Amino acid sequence: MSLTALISVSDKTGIVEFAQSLSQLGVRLLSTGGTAKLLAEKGLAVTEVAEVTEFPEMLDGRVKTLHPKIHGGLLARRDVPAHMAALKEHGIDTIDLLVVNLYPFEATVAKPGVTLADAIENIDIGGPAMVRSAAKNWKDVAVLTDASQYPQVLEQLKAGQLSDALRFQLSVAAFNRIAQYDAAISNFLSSVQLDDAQAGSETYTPARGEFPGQLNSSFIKLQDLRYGENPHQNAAFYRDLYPAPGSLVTAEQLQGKELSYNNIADADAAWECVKSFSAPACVIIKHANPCGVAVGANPFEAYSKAFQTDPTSAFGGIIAFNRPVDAAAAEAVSKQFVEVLMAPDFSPEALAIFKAKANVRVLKIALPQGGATPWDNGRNAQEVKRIGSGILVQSSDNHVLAAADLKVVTTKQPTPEQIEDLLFAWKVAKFVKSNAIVFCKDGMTMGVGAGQMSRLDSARIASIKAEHAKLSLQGTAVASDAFFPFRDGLDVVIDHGASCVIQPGGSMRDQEVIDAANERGVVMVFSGVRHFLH
Ligand code: 93A
Repeated sequence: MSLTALISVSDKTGIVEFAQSLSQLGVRLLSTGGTAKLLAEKGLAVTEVAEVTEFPEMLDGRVKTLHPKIHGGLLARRDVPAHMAALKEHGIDTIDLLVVNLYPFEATVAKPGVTLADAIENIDIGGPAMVRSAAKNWKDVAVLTDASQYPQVLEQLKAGQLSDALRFQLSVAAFNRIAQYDAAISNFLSSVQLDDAQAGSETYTPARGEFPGQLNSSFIKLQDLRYGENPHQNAAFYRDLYPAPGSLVTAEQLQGKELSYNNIADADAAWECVKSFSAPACVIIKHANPCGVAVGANPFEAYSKAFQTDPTSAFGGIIAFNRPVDAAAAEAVSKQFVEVLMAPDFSPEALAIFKAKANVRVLKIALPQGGATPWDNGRNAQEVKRIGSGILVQSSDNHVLAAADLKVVTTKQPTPEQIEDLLFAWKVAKFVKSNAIVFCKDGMTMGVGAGQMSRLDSARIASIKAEHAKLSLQGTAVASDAFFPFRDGLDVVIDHGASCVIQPGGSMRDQEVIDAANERGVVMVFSGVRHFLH
């Protein structure tokens, strides 16, 4: 039986080659105006949709394919005799393959100064209607909504026919695409503040803030979880429709028990933190806070240093590396009770060591490529937090501090080693819940005070932790995620041995705090940036 394909694409990438291959397989081609023109120019035999519907494309192309001759051909169930009889009665041919990509709405509204009229004209109506018809009738129709799907479809067609599995997969992808498209339209229009005076103007440029822009609201359920944060709560794990490469949801679990809700939350915190280091690093997380972070010559050294910070808390921790784990690191880690272990890779020897600990969840995650955008770094552009009947949305805290950004505010200047320790401490503090006070030295955390309601208490707790771990805080660098409102917190860290401090600055009492640093002979630098984390 010969097949019919309807091709209607805005993004014409790869379409000529794909249509040529279909044609060689004996598939009959139907197409809309612009696409038909291109295919005909390339010498392909193509029938215009207008010929099939016996209606011209009209209203500036707003009505091209919205016709029973098209939708009947897409929606008729081949296994229902009454459907096939109806097609025959009305002279409608079946359509077996639908190839559509939509008017570029997302790209249009991403342009600065886009007019409302432009945005509206780029809302595709007929395309999504056909995609939905075909996707609903997935048993009989294959729907392609992305050029990346062309090769697989061709491969199966060449081998004989498309599998049910592929048609279903294409249908799901099609509905996902439509959901995402509609979300983009709804987000954009919701952000438009139309003032009456301009409403009729063709060139009305919506007054929009740059933010929140597009909120990614399409998620795919990965799995139900046994329970949530506590056993009486239900939970599930979803991922973005298009996850950033190098993000936690792209992880492959190599062994171990099923991940729990808290495992996933902590693993994310560990992965985000360890990714931010370029030197070999190890991060140990407990209840979303780092209890040990270190860099070293290799994963073994980084782990050994990180573990020393707080061996008590590291028990049952979530451990992340930014380098492949070798036998030495695996041997060391396997001496402690670990819930989740993650790294870009594991040597066969390391995997053999973990095999003996069947419960340990081992995750392999490719590191992101690195680049200019959060996406390149496997990060979200936006963070979302649920509140009572609403959400809070903010751009992610992707700020990276460079040595050149530091402002020395004390008479005493930092040594190069101190600058290195201060930048390390600052990097860690960003991943510690507020109020955060982090003592560091020689590329390792020496005491972490997290999640206290007073900065003073965080400072005290950080030093108590160091005492428990039998670490000397003499000559350490301290990072404070927000400014010191009074000199008392600073005095505590200096009392315990800090020789240099990094903090954002910006307090009404900055001068009091700077005077205290000068009086006690320590170095203080301002970062100019705050890293609250709640
Ligand atoms: O303006 S529409 O919403 N009305 C339609 O009936 C229709 N049918 C297909 N847009 C419609 N399309 C879209 O046209 C497709 O989704 C595709 O993006 C585009 C292809 O047009 P052309 O082949 O003329 O370049």
